[in-house]
Amino acid sequence: MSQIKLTALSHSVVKRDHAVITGDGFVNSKVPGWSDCIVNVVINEAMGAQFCQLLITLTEASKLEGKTKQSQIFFYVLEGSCQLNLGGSTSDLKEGSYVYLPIGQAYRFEHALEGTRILTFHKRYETLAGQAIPEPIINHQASIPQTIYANDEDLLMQNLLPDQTDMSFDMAVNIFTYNPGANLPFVETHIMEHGLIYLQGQGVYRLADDWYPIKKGDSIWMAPYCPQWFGALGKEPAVYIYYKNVNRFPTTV
Ligand code: UGY
Ligand code: MN
Repeated sequence: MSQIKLTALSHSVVKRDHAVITGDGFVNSKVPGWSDCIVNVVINEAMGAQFCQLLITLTEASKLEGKTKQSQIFFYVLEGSCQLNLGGSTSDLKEGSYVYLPIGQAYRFEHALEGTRILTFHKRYETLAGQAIPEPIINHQASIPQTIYANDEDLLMQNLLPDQTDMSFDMAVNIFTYNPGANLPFVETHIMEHGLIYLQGQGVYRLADDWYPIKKGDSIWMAPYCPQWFGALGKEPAVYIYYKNVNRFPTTV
């Protein structure tokens, strides 16, 4: 006898200081200026976050056209390909390509392969006296070296933006690779906020006092001071791309 599918189950969890968002709960949004595409708002200020994380699924007819306002936008191609037009010059983007658009920047993404998926992080830009607003960046993750993290050669970090050497950047986007069995060396508790999506693999994430099984495609929001730890499980590396706010004075007091 076939069983009735229970639809009242989901792996998604939303709490005061963290969230785990899985694709099974997505409801699609439409965004002005972005046509013929599906937009899923995974993290934003309605949740309590101070940034936004979107997933965009494109068709061949898609056009993402606009001009950034007070927020800079980081785009990362999760799968597929498309073309970017910035002020009349075009760039071909493929899986692993990324684009950083500063504030006040006009853009158009088009000519996508059907089913192309793009991740975005949006952050309100905080100007810094004596620092110019960053220029756009178009690059591919393959050109960013992996560096050993916390003296553990099974933890590998790629800094996609030059925030470590250039204080004009107030956000970081990094790709963090954990070889099988690797884990964060301690439970981090910090002022910086995170948004992330798993690109590969699986493991267990500790967020505040809860433990969650996590796998490719899952997204996580961590509010400032949310205690966090991850251990990779399984036989392939666990990889996530994550956002972090950086390089600004940490208090108004
Ligand atoms: O950069 C970070 O804070 C990073 N180690 N955190 C994390 O992966 N949860
Ligand atoms: Mn952290």
